[in-house]
Amino acid sequence: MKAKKKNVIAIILGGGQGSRLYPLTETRSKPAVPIGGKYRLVDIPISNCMNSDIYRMFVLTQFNSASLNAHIKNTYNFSVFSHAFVDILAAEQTPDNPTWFQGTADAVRQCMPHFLNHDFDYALILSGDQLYQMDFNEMLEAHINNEADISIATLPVNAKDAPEFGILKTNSESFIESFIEKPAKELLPEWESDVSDQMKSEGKHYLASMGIYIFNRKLLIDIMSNQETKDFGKEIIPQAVGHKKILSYQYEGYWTDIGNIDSFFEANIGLTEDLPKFNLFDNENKIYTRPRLLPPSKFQKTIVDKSLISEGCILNAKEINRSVIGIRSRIGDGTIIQNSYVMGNDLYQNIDDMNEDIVNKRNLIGIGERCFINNALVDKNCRIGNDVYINGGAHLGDFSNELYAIKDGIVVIKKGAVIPDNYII
Ligand code: ADQ
Ligand code: ADP
Repeated sequence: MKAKKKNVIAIILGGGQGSRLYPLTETRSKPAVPIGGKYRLVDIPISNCMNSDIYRMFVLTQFNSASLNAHIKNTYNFSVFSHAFVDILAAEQTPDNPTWFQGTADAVRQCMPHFLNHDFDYALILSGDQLYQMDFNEMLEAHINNEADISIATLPVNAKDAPEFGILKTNSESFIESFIEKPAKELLPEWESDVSDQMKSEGKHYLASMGIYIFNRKLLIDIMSNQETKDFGKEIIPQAVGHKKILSYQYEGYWTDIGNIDSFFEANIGLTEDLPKFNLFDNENKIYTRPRLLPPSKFQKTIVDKSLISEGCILNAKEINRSVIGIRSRIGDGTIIQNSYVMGNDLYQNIDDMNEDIVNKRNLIGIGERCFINNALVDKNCRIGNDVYINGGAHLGDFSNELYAIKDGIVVIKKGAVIPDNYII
């Protein structure tokens, strides 16, 4: 039996405080963080839903940033003749609920009245900070065919990664018999699973939860009536094991968590590989985002290698290597950008604005002349002067000031930062 499309709602967990992605989340909510030069994090789960014919989506977020609202409103405005929507639900303070979301399950609980206004049989719960392409219909079919109460998408991981995830063991019919959230390294020997030969050869002996769940409607309502449970991984799933039929839906495609600066950086730079694991160039599985009607990018003398250049850029740089260059970027003469993600700009400056900045000795929006930028994330709307030298790498310790932060050797230039001429990082 195929799941009736209209009976699924998707609940996208858009992020808690977003502290692991700081400073990208200093002024915006996590789902609004720009990725891949022209997308935002929230476009990934939304596109996966749309490519799976799931068109009723809620995005749960701790704070409701202007850029997230504008992005959703300007991108996902479906026909009035469809039942499709993307609703943003920010933590609300009400007389009954004086606090922000206390965890993933608490976020879902606080939004239950909104979900229950809709007719649905299954709730698909997704994380907002993962990069993958998955057909949720196959998971729904497995859920229905196996008469499961809950299904969890799982994937084999190695011993190094296992302590970061919920790890589980199944019976021969793929039902979950035991689950532990983020096990300590010493406990791992008890948690090995009988994975495929291919996965064994890659050293991936542990089955991890991808944080993607399907719940039957009635069970979700029952579970959410318990006010004590705040988190899916820490409480709801471990407590349901042994009482409910929880199916492990095993996935072996590309999937990565992009919840911290290091993994976010790698996911972006990974897009520049010859055959990226995450495929943006796919006729069937499109990644949707806001159509901005920008002009084509213009180059002058630039040598570009292994890079993604978004629309609307004005590039006079000397070299761009292994980098992702975001919309409306402006990069000056003689500048070298390598191993970096430059997010781009929200606006162009016109000639009058530029002349005014020049008269006032203020850097123009974009990156100036003769700069060297390596291993860096440059957030939007920065004004980087001339002869600036930014060389990220393992030699740099963690650091933060009002202009930039360093995390895992990656230099993150904060949104709108003004970096003076000759600055060295
Ligand atoms: P984590 O990713 O560590 O583990 P968590 O921090 O709870 O779990 O985040 C899950 C998702 O929910 C993320 O997208 C996060 O941004 C979002 N989120 C967190 N708190 C939120 C809140 N208060 N409101 C809205 N959204 C919120 C989980 C599971 C593990 C599993 C991994 C897979 O607990 O078992 O292995 O996901 O990545
Ligand atoms: P993106 O192209 O990254 O989706 P937007 O076009 O939504 O970004 O713009 C991002 C921010 O820039 C928004 O806060 C928006 O209000 C602001 N912005 C966009 N265009 C203008 C403009 N012409 N004047 C002032 N602010 C603008």
